[in-house]
Amino acid sequence: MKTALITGVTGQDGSYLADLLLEKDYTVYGLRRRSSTHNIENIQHLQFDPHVNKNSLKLLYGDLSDSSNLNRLIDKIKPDEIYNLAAQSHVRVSFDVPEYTADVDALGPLRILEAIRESNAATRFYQASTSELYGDVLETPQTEKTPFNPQSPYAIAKHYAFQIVKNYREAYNLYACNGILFNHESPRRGPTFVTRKITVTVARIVKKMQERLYLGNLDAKRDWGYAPEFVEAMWQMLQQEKPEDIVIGTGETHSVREFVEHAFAYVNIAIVWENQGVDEVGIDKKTGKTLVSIDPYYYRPTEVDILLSDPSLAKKKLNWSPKTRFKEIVEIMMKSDLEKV
Ligand code: NAP
Ligand code: F7E
Repeated sequence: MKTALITGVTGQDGSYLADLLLEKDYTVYGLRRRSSTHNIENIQHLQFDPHVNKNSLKLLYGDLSDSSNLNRLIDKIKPDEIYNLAAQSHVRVSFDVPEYTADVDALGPLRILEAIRESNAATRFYQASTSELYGDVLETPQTEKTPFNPQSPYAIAKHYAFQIVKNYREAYNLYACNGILFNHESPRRGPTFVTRKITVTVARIVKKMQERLYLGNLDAKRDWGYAPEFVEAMWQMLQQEKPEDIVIGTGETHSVREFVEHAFAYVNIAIVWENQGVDEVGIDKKTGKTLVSIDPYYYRPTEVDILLSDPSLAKKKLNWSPKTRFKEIVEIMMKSDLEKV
């Protein structure tokens, strides 16, 4: 039986990966931060009590900024696989807390790599890398060979992480790889990312709990996939003969505006757009009521306008391809938020 350590287990991806590895009979350790609230909504369906379920998720306290804790845990557990999914993962927020973002997202993975090296175990390491590295894109679609051009403190911290993983693989012969994942969403997506913000707010508008949805750049385009399928690719990347950095995405791109239109369409509201720039509004075609407005607070100092993946290498090496497409993802998230709100 294999042992895995997942950092960021309380997040969207960490929770789906814990589901997957437990299904595969792994012994799964999950690193969580101490928090003043009970922050385990995404993993509360997993059984934590070892007296009831021997193969339950085992939660450990830790933080990517604390190397003594990481060294101790990794030396003790000597996991077969480590998935580093923990991060300050919000691009807009990284402009507010750039130093913290660099500490956790750049130096965090370095701390884990050092702990693996010191433990002398044959631990395989997966790093949650990101399409944000392409930033102001230099080529479309983006492949493993496309040069990086990051545009935020988040992306620049993740760029360091990408390069240090590559360096440790080459310098110390560690099995370490970067999954270059494009945006992926689900009902477990954090509510401040644009997709989930839209589906939660549309559900609240329908239930008369909120009047309006405030957004930033409606014309940004993303390659949005379905998170449970993306964690399968993470696992597959650690089962290869040789470690390799691989792009995971859908090969389709859609705008924030399209996402809004589909989310409202799910509840039978047709949106028509009027005016331009910060004055643009989305109006309910039937009632004439304004349901969407722009709030410049959500604009970013430097934006990533469009991302589009070419996931051919994932198909070739992992036999991985996306199944759930854009419209279906919107529907899954709308259905879930209408039930939850
Ligand atoms: P998420 O939902 O924001 O989860 C992030 C996780 O990291 C949470 O469990 C969070 O804990 C934990 N964390 C934050 N700071 C930490 C610290 N200092 N020490 C330890 N844990 C910390 O992110 P996600 O969407 O699941 O993404 C997973 C990873 O993939 C992240 O590294 C993200 O940057 C990267 N990524 C995501 C996407 C995407 O579209 N989702 C695409 C490419 C790459 P709390 O619950 O306590 O906050
Ligand atoms: O923004 C625009 C915003 O915050 C998507 C993270 O998981 O994926 C994610 O980063 C787009 C941007 O995701 C609002 O300007 C408009 O162009 O959902 P997001 P992101 O920045 O693409 C990558 C791959 C990661 O690695 C990250 O960890 O939507 N947008 N209005 C808005 N965005 C937000 N959050 N809120 C708005 O009101």
